[in-house]
Amino acid sequence: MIDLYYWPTPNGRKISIMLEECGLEYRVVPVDIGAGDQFHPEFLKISPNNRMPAIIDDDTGISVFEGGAILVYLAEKSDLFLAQDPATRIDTLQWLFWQAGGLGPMAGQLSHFVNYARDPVPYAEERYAKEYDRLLAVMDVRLRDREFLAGEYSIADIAAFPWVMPYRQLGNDLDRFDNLRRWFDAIKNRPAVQRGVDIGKDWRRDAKVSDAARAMMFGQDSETVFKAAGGKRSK
Ligand SMILES: N[C@@H](CCC(=O)N[C@@H](CS)C(=O)NCC(=O)O)C(=O)O
Repeated sequence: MIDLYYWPTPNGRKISIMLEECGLEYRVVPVDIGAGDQFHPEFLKISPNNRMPAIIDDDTGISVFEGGAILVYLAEKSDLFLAQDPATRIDTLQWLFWQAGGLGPMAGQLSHFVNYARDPVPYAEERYAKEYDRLLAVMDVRLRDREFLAGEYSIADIAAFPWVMPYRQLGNDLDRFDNLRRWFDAIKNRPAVQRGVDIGKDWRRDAKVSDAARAMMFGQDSETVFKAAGGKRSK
């Protein structure tokens, strides 16, 4: 049995989709990031970056944080969505790292400035909107001559999909990207993806972020980390 520490955001959904795709037995442990669950001492033991998702695998006693690492762990456990042959495997991993280091953080910053910043910051919005647009084009070009990012459906696609999902909210339009649109529709129509995306979809009925949640999520600095870790700075 796998415990999935989860909240219904793009980063959380990478893992709910993967678990549904693999058919592994799991239970969901909600981590309400607006209420501060990510700072609970028990959670920090498995996720020292105070971010979800994270997993604990009861079969092995292993816990993993960071979406990309969790996807690799689950792929190796299930022997699915990460090919054994070296060329496809490294192709998959390079697109997974591309997502973790590029698409995810850039779309995340864009989402922050579009959805959550109290006052508009046009420079930041434009900067991240352009970068998101550029990254979508990188995927589109990559998908010109293959069905999925690494040829066959893999953890690279599972990682990228939830960050393409909010394209409208992020001010983009997939009709400008034929290959990406085809890829997006193919993944969206997979029953396991639909089940994964739906997990916790009713937990965030209130689209507005409360002031308390805003302070919890957007006011973090080194003090926050030291306080959560027991109150003492090292210096
Ligand atoms: N690189 C991490 C990012 C995880 C992440 O940023 N999670 C966010 C939600 S999408 C979170 O837990 N935020 C809590 C907070 O901001 O305090 C991954 O892919 O797992």
